[in-house]
Amino acid sequence: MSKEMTNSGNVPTGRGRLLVTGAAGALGRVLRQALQSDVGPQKEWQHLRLSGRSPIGDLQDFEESVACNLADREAMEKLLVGVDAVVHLGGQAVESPFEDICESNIKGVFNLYEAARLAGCSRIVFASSNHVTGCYDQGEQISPDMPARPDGYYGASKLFAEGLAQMYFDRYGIETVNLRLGSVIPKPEDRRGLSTWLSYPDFIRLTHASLRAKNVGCLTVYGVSANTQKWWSGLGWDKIGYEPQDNAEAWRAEIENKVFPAGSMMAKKQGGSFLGLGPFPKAD
Ligand code: 15L
Repeated sequence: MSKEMTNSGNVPTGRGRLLVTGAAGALGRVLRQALQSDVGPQKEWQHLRLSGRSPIGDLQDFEESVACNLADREAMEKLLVGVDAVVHLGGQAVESPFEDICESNIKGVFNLYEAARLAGCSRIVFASSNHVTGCYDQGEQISPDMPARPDGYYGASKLFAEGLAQMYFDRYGIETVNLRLGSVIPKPEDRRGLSTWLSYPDFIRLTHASLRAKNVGCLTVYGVSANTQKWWSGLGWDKIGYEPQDNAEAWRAEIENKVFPAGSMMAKKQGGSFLGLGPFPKAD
């Protein structure tokens, strides 16, 4: 075990260990902060394992840091040892050349599930994305049971992961809640955000609900706040007990004129700016 693996001599082993991948990113930091009161002896989680490409500093009691590249299968197997549940936030977070997406979001997610199977981990909460259905027109009402229409390699990689999650549930009983997250930022930034915004507090509610709910099987839900103008249905929210509290409408006056050029794919499709990215030149 590397020095970063534990920050305390009496880290409990066995049940009650939660792993957060992508813990150094914006969502990882928000989640880590929110979990502070839930981790420790007699708490919901005995122990929090934080993973990112580089070691994470400023560890609290009952936290540990493990630097790990998602594409490294052996390292991922070590990362999952003793883990009961995972919130998987790691990987490429925006549309990118296929080679990059492939490493972290295709190989990486395979490594995660295979390591989870070997470790006996029973629950994964997966940060999927609205970009799985980003090629639906803006304004269309979309539900998780409608056909996927990814808007790029990134969206397609999230769809691959959702498929893998279903397979690992059907064959090995690992439960997953796929969260098709919208725009998880402190406040909505443009007209699209009136529909796609997921506030940080609602993101935390959604993640907690997804970790706590019993018998979820493999469930896919949209991750969005209670926006008046949302495009995505709350199908499945009742299964995990998620009730969003925030609404992007409060920012309407400030953001409704922030739009992409009329007629462009970015203005027309739900995926917004991602429709303006790619194809990418071939890597040397
Ligand atoms: C996502 O899936 C991305 O990770 C994030 O960077 C945002 O672009 C978000 O979707 C969105 O659609 O706003």
